[in-house]
Amino acid sequence: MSTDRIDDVWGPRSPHGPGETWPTRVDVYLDDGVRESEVEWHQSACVLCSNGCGMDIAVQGGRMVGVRGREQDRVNHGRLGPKGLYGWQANRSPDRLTSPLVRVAGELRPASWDEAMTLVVERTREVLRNQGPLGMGFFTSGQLFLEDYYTLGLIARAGIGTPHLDANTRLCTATSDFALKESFGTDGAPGSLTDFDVCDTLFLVGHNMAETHTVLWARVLDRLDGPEPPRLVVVDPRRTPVAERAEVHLAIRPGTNLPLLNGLQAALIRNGAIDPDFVAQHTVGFDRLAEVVSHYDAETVAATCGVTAADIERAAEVIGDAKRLVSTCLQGVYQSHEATASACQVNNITLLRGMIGKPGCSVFQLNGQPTAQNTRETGANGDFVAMRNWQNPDHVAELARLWNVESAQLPSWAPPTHVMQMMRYAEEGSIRFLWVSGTNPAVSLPELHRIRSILQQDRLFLVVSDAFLTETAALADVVLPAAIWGEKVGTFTNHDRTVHISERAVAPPGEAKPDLEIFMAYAAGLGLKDKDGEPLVTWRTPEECFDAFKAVTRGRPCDYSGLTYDRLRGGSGIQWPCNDEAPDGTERLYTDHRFNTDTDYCEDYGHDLTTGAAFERKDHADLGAAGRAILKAAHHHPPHEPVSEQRPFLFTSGRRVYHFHTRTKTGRARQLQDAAPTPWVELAAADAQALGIAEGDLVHVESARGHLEAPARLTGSREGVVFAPFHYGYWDRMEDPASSTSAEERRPTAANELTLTAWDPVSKQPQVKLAAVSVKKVSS
Ligand SMILES: Nc1nc2c(c(=O)[nH]1)N[C@H]1C(S)=C(S)[C@@H](COP(=O)(O)OP(=O)(O)OC[C@H]3O[C@@H](n4cnc5c(=O)[nH]c(N)nc54)[C@H](O)[C@@H]3O)O[C@H]1N2
Ligand SMILES: Nc1nc2c(c(=O)[nH]1)N[C@H]1C(S)=C(S)[C@@H](COP(=O)(O)OP(=O)(O)OC[C@H]3O[C@@H](n4cnc5c(=O)[nH]c(N)nc54)[C@H](O)[C@@H]3O)O[C@H]1N2
Ligand code: SF4
Ligand SMILES: [Mo]
Repeated sequence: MSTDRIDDVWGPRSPHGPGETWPTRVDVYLDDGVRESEVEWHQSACVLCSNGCGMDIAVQGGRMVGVRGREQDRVNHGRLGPKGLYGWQANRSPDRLTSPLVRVAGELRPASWDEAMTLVVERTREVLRNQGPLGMGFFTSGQLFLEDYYTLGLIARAGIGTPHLDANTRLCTATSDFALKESFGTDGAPGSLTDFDVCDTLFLVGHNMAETHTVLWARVLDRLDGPEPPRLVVVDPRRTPVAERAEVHLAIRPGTNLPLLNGLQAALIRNGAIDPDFVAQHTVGFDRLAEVVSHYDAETVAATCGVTAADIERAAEVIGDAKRLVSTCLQGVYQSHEATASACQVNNITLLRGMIGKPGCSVFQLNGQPTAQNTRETGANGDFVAMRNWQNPDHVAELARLWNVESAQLPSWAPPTHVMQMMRYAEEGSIRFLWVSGTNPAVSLPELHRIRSILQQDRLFLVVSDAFLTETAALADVVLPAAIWGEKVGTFTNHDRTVHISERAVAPPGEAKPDLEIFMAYAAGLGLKDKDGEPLVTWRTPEECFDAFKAVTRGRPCDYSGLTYDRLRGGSGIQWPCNDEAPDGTERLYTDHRFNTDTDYCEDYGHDLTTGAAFERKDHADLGAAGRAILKAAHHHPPHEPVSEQRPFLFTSGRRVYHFHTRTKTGRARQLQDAAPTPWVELAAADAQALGIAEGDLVHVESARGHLEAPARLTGSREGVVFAPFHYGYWDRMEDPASSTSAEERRPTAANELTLTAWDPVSKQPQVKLAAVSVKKVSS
């Protein structure tokens, strides 16, 4: 019997009390007529969100025929959500890319690997000759494997020597990374998913967990419906399924996280609800923080945020009464205004209350993509490998020694280039070669008309590695067919540091190849060498690559040195650090309340949260943190684009439960696509009424940059806010029922037609959650 996760998204409840082990429940889906006893199972984990649920892939006759949650895995205890259960069907979609494509006379035509790679290598040589390394850019993903990223990072940094290396994690969890570095010294989630089993209070800020981390929400629901349930405070402008379960729902005006969080801290301090001993012994920066937040009394904050002072006081009481507090932040913080500043305030609340490094106590600066943690750890997002500090010459020298290259070869003279800056360089013509792997920026980056025009330029040589001919691949000069999850072996790490292995269950279609192999062939083609003239890339297999990565993590926070492919096989995933001292992995960081803030050890010297100005070594040393966490304060300033008479609504965007991002996978899984086949726009019922819009009417939403059109859905969310999922690209996908319409009838539907080119000053994460728009009815 297969499980249903369309109508029953979270599955049946298994209520449990605080501290009790979360019961197991094994979710299975197999093709019609396939019996569990007849299939081979291959170990893996789900790649459709950062929870990283352990799952096995069912194979029959060399073909994927289903999946099953891994009962023994610490992350999900056997459960799977809708995407996990059905999303794998994309692998066997008939429109997978099966051979390289090369643009000839304006058209993409099939080509051999030899032809395509020769072109990529020749173009690289030409750009290196004419523009030098600064002509080269690489934009990768949070969805490949650790081994793919580590290899790409080595090639881009040590081989080519360009600082223009970033990933779509910039759109996703750059703020998580930076907020952790600012407060605790290095990246890495302090807590463990088991904290959700023990906590007595949950504080969710800009995180629609019920739809975006469905299995984690099932874990929370089992607590909410069990004995001694945790109390729940939710901050989200929309009435999400999470907000529906909240004791206090603060439906703030989008873009006002910072004043709210400042106000909550002011109330905690005023109410005597902080842990003064913890603050004195384990933090620095309290006096300034207390001074800054003292300007945020509940009345003022209520007016700025558009909620009541009474609700702010209630939220502060619930958080202040907690004995075991778990807080989470996600895109409602990271993609909104004052992103890093706000995320740091949630860290502060955790620290003020001394709620870290103990069971049931943590802050989760969550990830979204399944392998984003590895993008960061391997440095494929611009960071230096294994949480090394690019501003610290000793760290750079150490990495150079490990890679056997000259220090000067590693670009550390300037901050790593973030993707929006790379797009600007491409627009100006200084970047002439861009390799996009595992991401679809023609739908997911802000201000799409601009991104399309940049990617379309003749003078830019665009290489795209993907499994499908995406909107971005369609603009490429060379398209490389990628083998994806289930078709290649590798490892990845979820949002509580759990490392999983994912086996090759089936062969990739046609000539598709794993990204690792593609990158290795590129390095070989370019003849990249270390300083002794030996090949720069020293591995030939994923496992050898993993072993090389382990060696560079030894002694760093993300220490993988105790892990092997074999250790990851058979049981549960294992949490890093895993080394000689902690051979079975480490459940929680900072249990001794010593943080990674020693100036010589930290990953970043920190920033001014308002301007983004980077601190230097001396500024960091002057803080005197030396193992204490850093309380960072910031005042609120109004957002970039206020509403106006002409554009009176605030547009925000995000996800719904059945689709993943630009739907390249979930749009190809029948159950998921049928559950949400077409786009829509959410309006508050009162706003719709005032505009004469009824449920299902076609509406036109317009910003200063572009417009989209989709049927209206009326909701109970806050007035003045308009929401659209960002899943639907600028053309209707082939498999959409709507695509039978003629080209003229197709409508722009991507949220990013409306969004603006703006980013957080610290994390450089694009601010896609906030734009002023007008709304009007097109037709009933
Ligand atoms: N079903 C599904 N699940 C996914 C994904 C997916 O595409 N589909 N993607 C995965 C990835 S990569 C990510 S990053 C995560 C994202 O997971 P989430 O962050 O939970 O998802 P979003 O819908 O982007 O945004 C969360 C909420 O932010 C709110 N919001 C908007 N503006 C503000 C604001 O100014 N302040 C506050 N407090 N809230 C605001 C929105 O109303 C929305 O409900 O999901 C992961 N899981
Ligand atoms: N307006 C708005 N914009 C947003 C967001 C939002 O909330 N609102 N959210 C942002 C966030 S958090 C994120 S994470 C991004 C996501 O944006 P994208 O990264 O563009 O999202 P995906 O559609 O997941 O694209 C990933 C691509 O990688 C391919 N792929 C999958 N596995 C592999 C592999 O192993 N190898 C290779 N080579 N390719 C592979 C898939 O087929 C797919 O085409 O969007 C961001 N943009
Ligand atoms: S919660 Fe995330 S990792 Fe788990 S099954 Fe769902 S999409 Fe996959
Ligand atoms: Mo994301």
